[in-house]
Amino acid sequence: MNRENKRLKLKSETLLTILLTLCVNSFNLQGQNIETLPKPSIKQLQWQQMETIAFVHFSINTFTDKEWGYGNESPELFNPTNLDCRQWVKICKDAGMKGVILTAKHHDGFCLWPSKYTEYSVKNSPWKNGTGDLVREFADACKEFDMKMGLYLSPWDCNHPDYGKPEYNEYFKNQLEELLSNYGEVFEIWFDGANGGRGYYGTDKLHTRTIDKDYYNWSEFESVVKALQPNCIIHGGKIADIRWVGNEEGFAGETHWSTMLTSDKFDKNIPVKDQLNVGHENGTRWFPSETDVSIRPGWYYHDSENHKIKSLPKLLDIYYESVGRNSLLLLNLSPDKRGRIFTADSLRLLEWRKQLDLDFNENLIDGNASLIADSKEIFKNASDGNFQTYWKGDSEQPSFNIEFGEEKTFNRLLLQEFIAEGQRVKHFTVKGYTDNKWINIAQGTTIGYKRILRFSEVKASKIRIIIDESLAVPLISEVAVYNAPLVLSAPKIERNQSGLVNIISPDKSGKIFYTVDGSEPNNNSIEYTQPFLHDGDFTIKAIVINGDTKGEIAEKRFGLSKKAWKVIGDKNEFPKLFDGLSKTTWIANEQDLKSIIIDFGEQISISELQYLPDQSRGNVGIALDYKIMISKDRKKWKEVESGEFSNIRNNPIRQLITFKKNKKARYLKFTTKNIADGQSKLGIAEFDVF
Ligand code: FUL
Ligand code: CA
Repeated sequence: MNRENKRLKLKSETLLTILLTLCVNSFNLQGQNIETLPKPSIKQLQWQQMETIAFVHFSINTFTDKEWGYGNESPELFNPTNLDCRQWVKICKDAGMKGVILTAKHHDGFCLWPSKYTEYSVKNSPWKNGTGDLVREFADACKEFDMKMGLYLSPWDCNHPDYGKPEYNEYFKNQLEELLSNYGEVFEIWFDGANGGRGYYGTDKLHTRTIDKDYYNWSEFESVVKALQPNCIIHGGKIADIRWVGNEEGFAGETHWSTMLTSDKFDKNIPVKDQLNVGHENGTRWFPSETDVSIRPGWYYHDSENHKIKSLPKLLDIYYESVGRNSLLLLNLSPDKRGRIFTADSLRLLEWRKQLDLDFNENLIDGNASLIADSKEIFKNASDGNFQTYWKGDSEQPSFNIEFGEEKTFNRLLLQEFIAEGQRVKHFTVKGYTDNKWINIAQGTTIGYKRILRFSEVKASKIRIIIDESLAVPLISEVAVYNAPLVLSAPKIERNQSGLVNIISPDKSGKIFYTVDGSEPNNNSIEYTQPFLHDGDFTIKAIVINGDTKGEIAEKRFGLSKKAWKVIGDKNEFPKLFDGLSKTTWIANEQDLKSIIIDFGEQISISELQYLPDQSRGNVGIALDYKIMISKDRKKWKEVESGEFSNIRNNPIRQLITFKKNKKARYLKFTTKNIADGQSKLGIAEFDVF
C-alpha cells in the first residue's frame, strides 16, 4: 500500500468510527434520532433565559381611553404632561425584568417617533411642541438602566391610505428600517397579528380593509431585520422566531413543548390557540412561546381600571404558569395620561418581585444535600446554579434522589432541562420519603427550560424524581427545592339570580370576613359561614385571614336584581347569562341568532350595561360589535348605543357600555352584526345592568 492509499484508508476508517459513534449516540433505545430533535438557536436560547420582560402600551389610545384607535384621532390629542421613560424603565429594572418592549406604533398608525414617512406622529402633537422623540427617550432610558430594548410595530395601520395596497409594504419596510437603524440594539421586534378591522385609512369614512394571507412582504421585512439587527428576536408574522402562547390571560399549558410542527401540519380538529398553548411533542422546529398579559384588564391605561390591577396572588399564578411552565413572561404596563406608570401598578409589580424573591430565597439543596442517581453516582452538575452544566441521565427513564440528610419542609420543586440539546422529558413523578416510607408528592409532564411545581407543604428527608417518559436521554441542568411563604388569594364572590351570595376561598386554610357597607373588611367584620341573601345594587368586600397572614381584599359590585328577568323566547327559567357564574354561558338556541331580548319584568332605569363574553377556551359566540335598543312595550324600539368591542377576540374580558344619559326601559335588545371566527350564534356568559 503506498502512502497515499494508506492515508485514504486511515481517513475512511476514522470517518467510519466517527459515523458509527454518531449513530450510536444519536439513537436512543426507542430508535429516536437525537440529531433530529429540534434545538434552539443561540439567539432563542439567550432570549429564553431572560425569563421575565415587560411590555409598555402607550400611545394616542392612552388619551382617547380606547384599546384600538381608528386612525383618525387627531395627533393634537397626544399630550403627556409629565412623561418620564426613565420612570418606566427603572420600575421594570427594580422588578427584575430583563428587557422592555414599547409600542412604537399600534394599529391606529400613530408613531411615537418622528418618522420621515408620515405626518401621523409625535411631530404633529403638542408634546414638546412637536420636537419630541419618544422612542429616543425610551432608548436612552434603557441604556441608562442597562435594560434590553424591544419595539412593537403594528403591521395593521388604520391611518395609512395605502393600507391594503401593495405600496403599503414599502412604507412598512421604511419604518422598520428607521426603527432598527437609529436607536441602538433592539433585542425583540413585535409584529402584532391583529389585522384588517375597521378604520378610517386616511378617508373620512369608517370602513374595513381586508387583506389576503400573503399581503405582507415578510421575506423583505426579514432581510431588513437580519441586516440591521442580526441578534433581534422576531415575534409574529411569517418570519417569527417565537410563538404566541395562545391567550392574553397569562398561562401556558401544563404540558408545554417549545417545539411545533409547521402550520400546515397542525391538527385540524384542535383550535390553533390550544395547539400554541401546548406545543407539539413531535414538533419539527424550535418555536418557544411568549406569554403576553397585562397587569390590568386592558393593554392601555383607563381610569376606570385603576381598581382592577391584578392582585399579587394572580400575578404569582401568572409567573408560575408561564415561566414555571417553560414559557417566557411578557408583562404589560400602561403609563397614564401624564406619561407615568400609576403608583398602584408599580407598587404591585415590585411587591410581585419581592414575593418571588421570597419564594426562591433559599434552595434547600445546600452543601449538606446530595443528588444520587440509581447507579449510585453522586452528581453536582444539577445543583451548581449553572444552567450550562448538567447531569446526563443513565437511561431514558432515569431516576435520582435528593438526600437532605435531615427532614426538610418544602412546597416547590424547580427543574430545568439543558434545552440547548433539545427538549426531552415527557413525564415525571415526584415522591418524598417521610415516616419511613415513600409518598407521592406530585407529577408533571414536560420540563423544558424551566418547570416549577407548586404543592402543599411536605416534610421529607429525601425526594425521589422518576422520569418515566422521555424522547431521549434527559439532560438535567438544575434541580432546586424551596419552601415558599403562604400567600392567601382573594376570595371569589358570586351571586345567583335569586340574590344568594356565595363567597369561596381558594385556600383551604383561614377564615373569610366581609362587609357590605363599603368599609375594608378585617377580623372584626362579619364572618362568612354560609351563603346569604342580598339582592340589588351593592358592593361587597371580602378577605381571607389565617392567623397573622391576611389575603388580598376581593371587591365586587353587583348590579340591579335579576330575579324577575327573562330572555324572550328562552324556555329556561334561569338562563345562564343571569346565573352570576362567569364559567357558564348562555348560547342562542337558533342558528344565525345574533340578538337577544331581555325582559326586566318591570320598567327600570339603566346607566350602564356589562357584557361578559364566553370565558371557555372555545370562545363561543363572542360579539365583536353591538347595538343596544330599548322599549317600554316591545312594539316601539329606540336605539341608544352602538359600537365595537376592541380586542375582545384576543382578550375576552368584561365589556362596559356606558349610556350617555340614564334610560328607562322594560325591554332591552342586544344585537351584534359580527361574531368572532365566523360563528353564527351569540354567546353571553353574564349580563349585568347598573
Ligand atoms: C393584540 C393587540 O390587538 C392588542 O391591542 C395588544 O397590542 C396586544 C399585545 O396584542 O393582538
Ligand atoms: Ca447545572
